[in-house]
Parts: sequence; C-alpha cells; structure tokens
Amino acid sequence: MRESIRTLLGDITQIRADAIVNAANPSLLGGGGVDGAIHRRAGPALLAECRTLHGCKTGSAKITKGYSLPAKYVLHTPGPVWHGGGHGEEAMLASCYRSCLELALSHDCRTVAFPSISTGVYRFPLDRAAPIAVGAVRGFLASHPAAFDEILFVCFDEKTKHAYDMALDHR
Ligand code: AR6
Repeated sequence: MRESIRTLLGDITQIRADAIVNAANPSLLGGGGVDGAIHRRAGPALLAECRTLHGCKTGSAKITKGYSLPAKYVLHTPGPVWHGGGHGEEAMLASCYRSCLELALSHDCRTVAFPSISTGVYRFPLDRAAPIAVGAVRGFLASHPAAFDEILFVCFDEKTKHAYDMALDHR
C-alpha cells in the first residue's frame, strides 16, 4: 500500500493514530502548548512513565504508552529553540521527524500524527519549519517504502495548516 501524507486542522489529543508526537522539552516532564494538552488528556500515568526516561536530547525521540489518549503510543521529541537559524536549528528539526518515524517503525506503528514541532513556544518560523517537516517525512518514506499507511500533520490553526499544505504542494 502506498503511504499518504495529509494535513488536518484539529487537536492532536483527539487523534486515533498508532502514535501521536509530542513537541516536548528535554526534561520530558511536561509543559505548555501541545505538551500540556497531551499530558492532560493522557492522565498522570503518562508523567509517571516519562519520569523513568530521564529526559531526551533535542532532535531525538522517546516512546511511551498513550494511556487515556485515543492513540496507542506517544513519541516525545524536543524540538530546537529558534535562535536565528545559525545554531543548527534546521538540521535538529529534521532530526526530530526522522527520530519519531524510526521509533514508530520499530514499534509497528502504521499511522503517525505530528504537531508542528517548534513553531509555538520555541519560535521556529512556520514558513521555514513546514518545508523541513515535509521534506524530512518524505525523505524517510522514500527510504522505507510501505512502512506506514498514513502520516498526518495535525495543525492547530488555519495559518499552520496553510503552511503545511503549501509545503506539501511543492515537490
Ligand atoms: N494539537 C495540535 N497542535 C497543537 C495543540 C494541540 N492540542 N496545542 C498546541 N498546538 P508548542 P514547541 C500547536 O508551543 O514550539 C512546551 O511547553 C501550536 O499551536 O506546543 O515545540 C514544551 O514543554 C503550535 O503550532 O511546541 C516545550 O517546553 C505547535 O503545536 C515547548 O512548549 C507547537 O507549539 C515546545 O515548544
């Protein structure tokens, strides 16, 4: 089956995917934004499991169960904080997407939903982040044909969805 990449306007905590991605911070101990929303919906057992992971490096990813979320797993990845673009931010952002897909693959996940990593509190410019996200996912799928059924970009607002739709339109 050929895998597909789609955008969706909505709340990632409602998505019934094999895995949803959390735009976390290196402590993996929760925060605001999508991280806060995921922890609220998953319940305190998620934080308890996160405490056993001893953090995660920027650009890497760690996996937990989804607990009360509709998703089976959560892939936690700390994105880069934007410091102007000269500190390896773009490479780290691409690495977040690849690390998550690598983990998803090793846990037999067929559907994975991503939020727009780093474009909130971490201030990564959306018009730069979207093509990096799409490019990293496309690159991974090209080297792992038929590994996934669907990859979703779950966008929390219209502006974000527009940026990802534009990035998907440009090959
Ligand atoms: N579903 C989908 N996307 C969402 C949701 C949701 N429920 N809530 C927010 N977004 P951010 P970052 C969007 O700030 O920039 C946390 O405190 C949001 O509109 O959540 O990677 C962590 O602990 C934006 O488009 O993540 C870290 O400290 C996107 O998700 C820090 O924030 C990312 O915004 C990470 O910052």
